[in-house]
Amino acid sequence: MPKCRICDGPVQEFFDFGRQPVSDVFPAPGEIGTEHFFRLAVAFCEKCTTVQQLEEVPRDRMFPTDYPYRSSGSTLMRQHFERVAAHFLATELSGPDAFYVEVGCNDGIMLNSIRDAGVRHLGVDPAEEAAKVAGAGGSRVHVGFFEESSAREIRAAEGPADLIFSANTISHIAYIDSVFAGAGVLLDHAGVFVFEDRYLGDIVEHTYFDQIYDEHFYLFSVRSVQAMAERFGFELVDVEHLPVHGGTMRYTTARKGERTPTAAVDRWLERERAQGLWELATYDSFAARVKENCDRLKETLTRLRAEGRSIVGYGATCKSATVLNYCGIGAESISFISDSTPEKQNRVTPGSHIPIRPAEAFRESYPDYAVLFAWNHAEEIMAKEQEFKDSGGRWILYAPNVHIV
Ligand code: DWN
Ligand code: SAH
Ligand code: ZN
Repeated sequence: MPKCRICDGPVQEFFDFGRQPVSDVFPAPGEIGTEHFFRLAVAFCEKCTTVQQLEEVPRDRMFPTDYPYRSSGSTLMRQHFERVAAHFLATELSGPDAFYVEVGCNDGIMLNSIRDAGVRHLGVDPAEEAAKVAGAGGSRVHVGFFEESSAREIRAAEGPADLIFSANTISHIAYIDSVFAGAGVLLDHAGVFVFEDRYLGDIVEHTYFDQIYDEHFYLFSVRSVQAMAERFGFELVDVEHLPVHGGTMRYTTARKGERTPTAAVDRWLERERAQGLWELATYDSFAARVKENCDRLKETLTRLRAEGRSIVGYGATCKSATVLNYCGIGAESISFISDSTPEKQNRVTPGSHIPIRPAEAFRESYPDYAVLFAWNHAEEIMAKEQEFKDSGGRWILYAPNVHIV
């Protein structure tokens, strides 16, 4: 019986997506067949309730120096992180000579606002090309993986941090014990380690099964983060639910006894108990809904193509790797996927080999239908592409169930 990576408790496998590719490496046409595959299966820990993957993909394969994701590809996410930065500048970073460290800073979408406020800062990210974008604006980035050893180096060189912040990264790190050990080394005694990740409660409620892919090693609940923090000498002292990425939770942890947990922690624990988030049966019914959604999506695309309709994808997301490869959808159904990221264009999707094209290809002759793989940016994208709708185009979405708008 496999053991939980957080608490060593027994874990129960509840869904097997089978052989899946690394989701954020997009082969060039001449590199097809070079993708790295692994068994994507998720399990539930009955002791600490953490949902986690059973096979760990080597981190250098997931996050190479030319990792193509650029956080700043979304205007709404830029606005989100401007708000987050303003909040911390008025609180944790308001003291004299405050020091801010960001784990997974990517292209500086959050880090740059702290830099512009003149606060001492350091980003940490192994994605060298993305870090160069942040550096080009003058932000300081340590190119490498945050873990206990690099945290020791940073502490020795820079002193203690008042705030270690991370967005959509901590859940990507299977070796979470080393991350918390690093936070323990680097943080000032009164400092806080704050991280935001997509929330398990939303994924279960809305059947966002495509949020399960190689990088998302953990899917956290409030209870699992509370258990994880305690396991590593910290305490969960606040939680805040945010609407971004289909539902995100921000966790604030501090050294045990340094801060008093807010009422929000107990409120969300109660909500999770009522939702059944701590019971294996919840994940078995989630699994049934995933299978239903995938069957319906495949049927819908096959029917529309048989009717002679044209279909493209919108957003070459990591999430789309799970949808396309698990549902067995390829270029026979979706002729190309539009994406605004230059580093992804004129390449193909991993495993399913659908060509990725700039947004211009989408706009030069609108298709009948577009599968919105970047559904977490639906508000921004549908507003941007209003002309597609006005010309009779329709969006295909697959969560919480398959529907056409
Ligand atoms: O958790 C993660 C999130 C933060 O980003 C990482 N594991 C990796 C990545 O996951 P993803 O690829 O599923 O993220 P997004 O933000 O859903 O990706 C959106 C994709 O759509 C990007 O490739 C950019 C593209 N896009 C576009 O073509 N036009 C996005 C917008 C907003 C647009 O208007
Ligand atoms: N924070 C950004 C980027 C999230 S994508 C946002 O919210 O949009 C995840 C990022 O974490 C990638 O840039 C990846 O290179 C980085 N990453 C993965 N493991 C890491 C580690 N151990 N330390 C620092 N960064 C890491
Ligand atoms: Zn556990």
